[in-house]
Amino acid sequence: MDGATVASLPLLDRRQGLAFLGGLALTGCATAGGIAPAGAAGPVPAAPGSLAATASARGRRFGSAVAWGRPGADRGSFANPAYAALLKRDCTLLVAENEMKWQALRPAADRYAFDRFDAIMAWSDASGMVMRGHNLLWHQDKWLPRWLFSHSFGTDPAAEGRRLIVDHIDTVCARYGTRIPSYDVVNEAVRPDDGGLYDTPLSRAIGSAEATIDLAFRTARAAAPQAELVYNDYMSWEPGNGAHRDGVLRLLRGFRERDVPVDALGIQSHLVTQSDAADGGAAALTDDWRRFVDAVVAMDYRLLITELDVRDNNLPADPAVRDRVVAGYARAYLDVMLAYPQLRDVLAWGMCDRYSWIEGFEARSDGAPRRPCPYDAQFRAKPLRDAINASLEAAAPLPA
Ligand code: 9MR
Repeated sequence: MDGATVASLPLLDRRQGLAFLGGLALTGCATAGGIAPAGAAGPVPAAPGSLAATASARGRRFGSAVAWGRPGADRGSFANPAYAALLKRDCTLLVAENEMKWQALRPAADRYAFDRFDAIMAWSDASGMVMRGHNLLWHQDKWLPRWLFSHSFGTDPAAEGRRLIVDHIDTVCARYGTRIPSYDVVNEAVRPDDGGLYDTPLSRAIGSAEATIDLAFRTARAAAPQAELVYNDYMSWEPGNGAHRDGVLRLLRGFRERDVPVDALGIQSHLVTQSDAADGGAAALTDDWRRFVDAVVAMDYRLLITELDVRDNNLPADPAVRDRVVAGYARAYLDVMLAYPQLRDVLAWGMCDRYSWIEGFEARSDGAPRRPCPYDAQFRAKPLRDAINASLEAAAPLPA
């Protein structure tokens, strides 16, 4: 890690500064159940000049994913001072990248392992940040713990399936109480190829994917009545996502018909540039995308951008070109999204290229390292950060 870069980060006294008044807006978070308190240490105002301060001046919030790590380990963790400095510099909202998932919390059917998430939560509280919960049920075989596939569901599999879900959600929500004012209750339940719902060992036991997903939301509303309940998915505005978007709309419509308590759609926003035009090809995507988002808000859902990052596809290796186009593409996207008064929160899926999941998921064929985040691998701000800031600055203020 580059000590000079860290040293160059502004020293921020996060309890002072011009953003203080704007930051007071963070004291509470309007949810279905009213006003939810922020971190136990009390909310800290957005640092002057930060993305969070720009957001806060418009009644919005900015944050990022954070991981667990051993102290000083070279990870996108709160325990890595270089990464923690980026979080403190720009964020008032956090989400654990992996540590609240069943794979992390549930080593066995009858055991929970909270230590890593607890450590993230404690840091978030001590830093005065607001934590989002991700997630209470990732409704896909691939992302559930292996023990579930050999679990004995007994003579009444539906009851055992329901018991496992209710126990999980009750346990997590009771542990964190009002410290978590917003949950991705169900993550990625819709199959992108045909828009149908996945099945998992839990939904096979219960007998219906729909009933399983509904149960998760109903349980979460009872267990965390103050919390905003979010359905989170990655249907995006790029071509090829039509069936996925239609499936998500069907699911959201069904929630309303069945009176399932869902407050918002989490639009992950793992974006992919389309061309080397200044806007990355965004203009051609806008109309279809607006139709989708219009349909979501017409059903009275709020919106969140939960996992923003940008894959620099269809671009030459030159980092300057890629950074410029990525910034133009993100700016166009955020301008469309921030025009919706239903959108308050924007979270990046990591602040720093060095720790992004993208490299492992889809490396560039030319071998050039990916540059998906607001800061580069040496912790230097990139044009993407400026683009996010400019878009937040241009956004209409939300009523308090
Ligand atoms: O970034 C996360 C990566 O480290 C994990 O290996 C992976 C599986 O748990 O999940 C990644 O985060 C995903 C998020 O939880 C849901 N939306 C897509 C994200 C990127 O894959």
